[in-house]
Amino acid sequence: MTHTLPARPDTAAASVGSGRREVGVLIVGSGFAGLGAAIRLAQQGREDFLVLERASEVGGTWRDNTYPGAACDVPSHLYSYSFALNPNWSRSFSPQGEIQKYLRQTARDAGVLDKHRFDTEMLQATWDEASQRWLVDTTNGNFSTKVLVPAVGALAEPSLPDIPGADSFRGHVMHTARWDHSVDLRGKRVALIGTGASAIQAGPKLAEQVGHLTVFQRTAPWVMPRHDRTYPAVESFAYQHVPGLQRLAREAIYWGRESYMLGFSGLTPALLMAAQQIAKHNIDKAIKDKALRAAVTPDWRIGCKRILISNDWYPMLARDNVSLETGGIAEIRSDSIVTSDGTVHEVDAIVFATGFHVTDSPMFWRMTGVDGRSLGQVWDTEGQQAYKGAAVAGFPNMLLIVGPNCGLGHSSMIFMIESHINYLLSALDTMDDQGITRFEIRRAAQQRFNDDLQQRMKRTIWSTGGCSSWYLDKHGRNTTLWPGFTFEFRLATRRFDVAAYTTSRTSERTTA
Ligand code: N01
Repeated sequence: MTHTLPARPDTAAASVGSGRREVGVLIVGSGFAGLGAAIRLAQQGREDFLVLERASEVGGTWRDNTYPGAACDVPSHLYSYSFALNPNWSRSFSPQGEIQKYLRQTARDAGVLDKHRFDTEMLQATWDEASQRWLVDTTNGNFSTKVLVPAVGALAEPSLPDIPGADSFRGHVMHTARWDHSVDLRGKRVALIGTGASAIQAGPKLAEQVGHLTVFQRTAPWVMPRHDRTYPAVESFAYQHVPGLQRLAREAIYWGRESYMLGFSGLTPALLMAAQQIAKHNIDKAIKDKALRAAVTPDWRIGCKRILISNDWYPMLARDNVSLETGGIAEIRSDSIVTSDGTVHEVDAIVFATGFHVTDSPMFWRMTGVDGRSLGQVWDTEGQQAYKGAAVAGFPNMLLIVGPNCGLGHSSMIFMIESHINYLLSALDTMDDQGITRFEIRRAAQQRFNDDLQQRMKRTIWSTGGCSSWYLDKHGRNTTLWPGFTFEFRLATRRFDVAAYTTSRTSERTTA
């Protein structure tokens, strides 16, 4: 594995020691979010910022997820920065390597790599009221910053299920997000645990090389056809040379995707019913065995969990060297997985495609706010919430990029990320213009925002579709997804609404 999962450190306050490097804006993480923020700051002529990145290069989840078959399921013309379009995508849904190359190149072109501190993991960030700054301790030096921008991503910390006996397994164990390319799985008996977006990409590639693949499915997903294609040379040429063509293609994809929201939001349920018929046909077309067909047909409504896209998942399940287990895993032994009906499945390797710590990232426990509690503690007890997904009461001068309720089930996260970057830039301009040294979201504003959001959430397919998913936290609230159209989010974040915040200004007291 590339990174070990961080332990939850004590939240004891960091001390204001000498030797702290002072910086205006400290961004944590250099995935699409942190890197995008760095580029936009640089474009605005701001120089007083740094990006902390625990790995050795940019890329975030696209750097870390190198499992076979890893690719994007949002078309790349939309799944890229609006300020760095790439006319050279090789196909409509880009593979991981191409996206990672794009990120590397974009960082290089923007000249922001020397603003990065690589191999530098944030250990603790503590708000210091006296200096009105964040004190940030890392594995590679300590910092003090006026504004803290956690851009740590929801898909950063792999989640391994707590299965009895897992530690006793003697074969190879891998998580899709930490692929070990030195392990040769050819001819081996391999278990694939999980049937989410990562599993359905990795599974078909694994089935081509392993001796036998046993898929352990807890919940059957809905899988739609993947309308993927390589771009012919003439089309790529046109994107490179016809002014505005790529932007037009991007707009078309954007509005096509946005229309899905009519179904997800509950406004037009017929749209999802039609989609479910297509997904059902996808099963019937590939799987002739009635029992297998029944086993892979979900008993919840499409859209409730993320809709997956693949043309080879069902054909893979119909292969002779693949079997599907739906009995539930009771135990892992040194050389096998035992299902709850007592069947012992002997395997040489286990691939966990079991997702991420989305609502309980260990990073949240490393940020300590005004009352000495960490963000993890606050969210653990009160539920994860923020104002516009960015600001949290009790955590002054901190703006998250795509924090709670910013995820999407239908479109490109890069659009949400860029909306939050606009909000951050506007906040920094407002601080400069008005001499603001400290801002903190008013608790009432945060509450009102989240009450409205949760009210809206009630009508969505994620609440009514009859499934349980990682979209919901342990309190059963959907704290991950944005319940509306993405243009509504763009509008809500286009300007820093300073009136929603308490502020301190140079030589002034805090406004109530
Ligand atoms: O993870 P997941 P993922 N025993 O959490 C199962 C993004 N992504 O890595 O459904 C057995 O979706 C779990 O079962 P259940 C995308 O946002 C994007 O696949 O909870 N099974 C589920 O099947 C996506 O949503 C791209 O019952 C267990 C699976 O593991 C997000 O990443 C590509 C289990 C986890 O699915 C996460 O996707 C890939 C247990 N104890 C991923 N515990 C793009 O193309 C969990 N599971 C942009």
